[in-house]
Amino acid sequence: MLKLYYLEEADSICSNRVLMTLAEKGIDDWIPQNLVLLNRDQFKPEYLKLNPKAQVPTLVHDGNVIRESSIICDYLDDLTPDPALKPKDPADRAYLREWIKDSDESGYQATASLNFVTKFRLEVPREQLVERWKKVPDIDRLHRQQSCVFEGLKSPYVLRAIGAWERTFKKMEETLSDGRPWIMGEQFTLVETTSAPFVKVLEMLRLLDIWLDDRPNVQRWWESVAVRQSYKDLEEYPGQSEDDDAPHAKAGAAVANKIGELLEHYRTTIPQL
Ligand SMILES: N[C@@H](CCC(=O)N[C@@H](CS)C(=O)NCC(=O)O)C(=O)O
Repeated sequence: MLKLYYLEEADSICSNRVLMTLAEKGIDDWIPQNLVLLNRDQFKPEYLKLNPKAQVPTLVHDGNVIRESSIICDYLDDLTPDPALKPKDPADRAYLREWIKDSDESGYQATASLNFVTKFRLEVPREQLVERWKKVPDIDRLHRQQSCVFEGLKSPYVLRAIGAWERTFKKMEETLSDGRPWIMGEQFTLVETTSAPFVKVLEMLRLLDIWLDDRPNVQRWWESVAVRQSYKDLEEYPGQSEDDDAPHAKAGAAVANKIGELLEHYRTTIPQL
């Protein structure tokens, strides 16, 4: 029996990695356990027993507790053979893991920082954030979130986030320049299911074009990801793509020009190898 503790929110980047992987694998016999972060469900003692970091998602499979979204996705891929979301060749598997490691390390931080400096800073009542911060056990996370909310676009985390996405999209553009449909080649893999939910947040903020304007191969890749049922099934605000007053769209629009300027600053001041 599979039980998934997750967030059912349009920008729940780590939960969406798992939901997209489950859908791609065609696994639908799992039990949903929905948590709400702003209600501080992640700090309840029974959840902390499963995930002492107070983070979501967590998968429980036949009594085994699996944490960390990319590890959960990998685990799910191993449960059923078809469709395989990892290549067979060991070297290709190593390249796949390099992409996912990079996404775990820098993609996660970058997306979370941009989400905090926009939606959380501009749309979520400050008292709610302050209450939540009283319990966050991870000092890196606490400092990042507070810096983005209190310092806004001057937070050093914002330039790091802009640079992280610049580096990632540059690498993607080069990889896809031989015409391959997916990052690993002909096979749709965990690289897509673990990166798409992060890119989705940039799209919801309407900031994605800032990086993709001159990157036709990443644009083509993104269009192919976004029409997949596994992506379309992810939670959305009603009318998100058309409604300029949707929370992310509104918050992203308020900073789009400045983010563009910061990207130019990054490109001209940090060596581009
Ligand atoms: N490295 C973890 C990160 C999980 C994570 O940070 N999840 C966020 C939601 S996207 C969370 O639980 N945040 C708790 C909080 O901010 O209090 C993973 O990939 O599963």
